[in-house]
Amino acid sequence: SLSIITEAFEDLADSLKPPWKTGGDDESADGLRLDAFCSACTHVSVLFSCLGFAFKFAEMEYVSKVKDLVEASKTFETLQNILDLDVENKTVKTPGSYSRNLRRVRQGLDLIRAIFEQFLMTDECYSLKDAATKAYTQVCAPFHSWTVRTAVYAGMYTLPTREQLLLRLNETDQSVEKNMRRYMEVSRPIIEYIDKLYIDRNIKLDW
Ligand code: 1PZ
Repeated sequence: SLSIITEAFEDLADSLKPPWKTGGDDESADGLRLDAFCSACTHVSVLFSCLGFAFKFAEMEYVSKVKDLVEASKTFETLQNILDLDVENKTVKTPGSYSRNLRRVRQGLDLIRAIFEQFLMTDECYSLKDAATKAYTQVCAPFHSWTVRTAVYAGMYTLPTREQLLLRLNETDQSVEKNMRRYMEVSRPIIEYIDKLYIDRNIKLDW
């Protein structure tokens, strides 16, 4: 069932391609549509359903941020639009603002990418806990409070084993590898695209 996530992000990455790569700084081209982005992000719930109670909080955090962006998509067509709104109102980093929630969701997508990367990196002895711990330390820990970090590291001990995860996802070693690699490939341009939205508006990504 990982293919649900992979395919959603494949479609999104495809929608990023045409005028974008060639367009340079021409932002009159539409860019990534917010509703399409939200719809792909929603499919991550497949993964959460495999993780168990300790990650309920992470799920609620993630889902509430995606929901907020879904709300925004009723008014704003593209990701650029919400950045521009928050830049104008000086609310890019304000808790609960669209641009801040977009940054958080982006970190979630990057975390999943890093977990997959770690998961596939070594032999079968490598546990999901070790993979997720390493990925979290790299991608999200620097931006989280001490309290959140401590809770997340404690929660890691409750993660399913490799075998349990494959079973719950209804995947084999082969299918999981194929899907994880594909997600790693297609999420990268999306994550880079989002980062560029901030960088182009002189917003540093150290938060
Ligand atoms: C299959 C692999 C399983 C690995 C599980 C690893 C889970 C890591 C959980 C990270 C929990 C983060 C919890 C809370 C973070 C909050 O401090 C911030 C607050 O943002 P603010 O409101 O101040 O702007 N919230 C977020 O960053 C929202 C998104 C976090 C969730 C990311 C989860 C990604 C998905 C993991 C795999 C299913």
